[in-house]
Amino acid sequence: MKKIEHIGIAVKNLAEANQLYSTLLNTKPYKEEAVESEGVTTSFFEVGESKIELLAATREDSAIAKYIEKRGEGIHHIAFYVDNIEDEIERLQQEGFKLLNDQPKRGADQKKIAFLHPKSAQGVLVELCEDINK
Ligand code: CMX
Repeated sequence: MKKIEHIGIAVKNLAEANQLYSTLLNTKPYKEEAVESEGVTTSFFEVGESKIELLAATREDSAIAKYIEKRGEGIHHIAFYVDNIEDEIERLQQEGFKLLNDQPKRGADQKKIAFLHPKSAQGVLVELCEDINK
């Protein structure tokens, strides 16, 4: 794993959260992007080498809507950057981690992504990500 690529934060209202985080971090989001397959709309802020990703649900059945309903707004996942996501998925499966997808899928911000189930990572939803174009 190379670095913490981003921390994902589940929010109810993206516009309000953008304002708050713009003030908190003293910088504007560098992009907003909807990921239809995940039922989310996102915004990204740079913080040094890492990022903050704000996520708001666009559908009631999205992971973010369920998360907020059950646990409220807050830190939803931590994403690690990896050089080769296919190799890392295989390595972690062999180590006994439960992968939520065993093939990378397309995420926001030009990334291939995969998730580990929070039950296999001590209650933390872990994302692996790799740039699609590198
Ligand atoms: N962090 C920690 N624990 C979490 C969690 C999270 N983000 N989301 C759910 N859980 C916990 C639940 O609280 C529950 O715990 P208990 O059994 O102790 O109550 C357990 O995991 C199972 O949860 P569930 O409600 O039965 O299952 P869900 O239908 O909510 O699914 C999960 C949970 C993680 C499998 C699902 O959210 C998922 O597949 N996530 C991966 C995809 C995703 O999160 N996409 C959105 C982000 C996309 C992006 O970054 O672009």
